[in-house]
Amino acid sequence: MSARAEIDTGMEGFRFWPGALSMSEQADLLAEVLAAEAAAPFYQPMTPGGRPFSVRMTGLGPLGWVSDRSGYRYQSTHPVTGSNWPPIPGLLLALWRDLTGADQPPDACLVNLYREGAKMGLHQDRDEADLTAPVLSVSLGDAAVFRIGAAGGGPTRSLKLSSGDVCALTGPARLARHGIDRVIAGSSSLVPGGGRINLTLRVAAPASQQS
Ligand code: MD6
Ligand code: FE
Repeated sequence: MSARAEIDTGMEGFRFWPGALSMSEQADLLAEVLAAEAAAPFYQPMTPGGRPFSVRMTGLGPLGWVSDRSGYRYQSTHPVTGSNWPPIPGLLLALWRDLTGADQPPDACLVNLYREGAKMGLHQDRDEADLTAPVLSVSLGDAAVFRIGAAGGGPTRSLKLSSGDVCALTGPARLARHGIDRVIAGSSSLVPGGGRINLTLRVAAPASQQS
């Protein structure tokens, strides 16, 4: 495994490991995600207000995050196929263990696919039962401009997330507002067809329901 050196973001609880995944780890992980796509295809979710996301989504693990006219929630089945989500790859479970030190393993991995022009508005990740568990993010493919600011509002700042970078929202930054302003098309050739894939690992179910 590669070094996984953490750098100081200057924002308490926002943790960042640039280049945490080697090229071969990135390729292995991407292959697993693309293999899972056969069972859990990327689909276009809708906001509760009825607008399509520009990002396409799928999920891995016992629970998957979904959004539709009924709102945001975690559920055990893919909203289009009705099947259970494929398992979370071992490489991601090991990364979670190595980097977060969290007591619980993740039970949900949201997979976001950004083709050209896709972005994600500022949001908070707050649909998980236990908001003290971290969210760990892995970026593959084209680099993106990530924006982040404190939960309570105030200024935001942006930084570039490149293929193989890992970051986490923990502790006082767990409810930070964050989003993707834009993807830098053509900055990586990793993803077939171009674009960016982001994987976010979460502990979604309440502790009492963890298996
Ligand atoms: C993305 N990331 O990088 C979107 N959420 O495509 C997220 O929404 C995110 O990077 C929680 C924790 C870290 C993240
Ligand atoms: Fe998020």
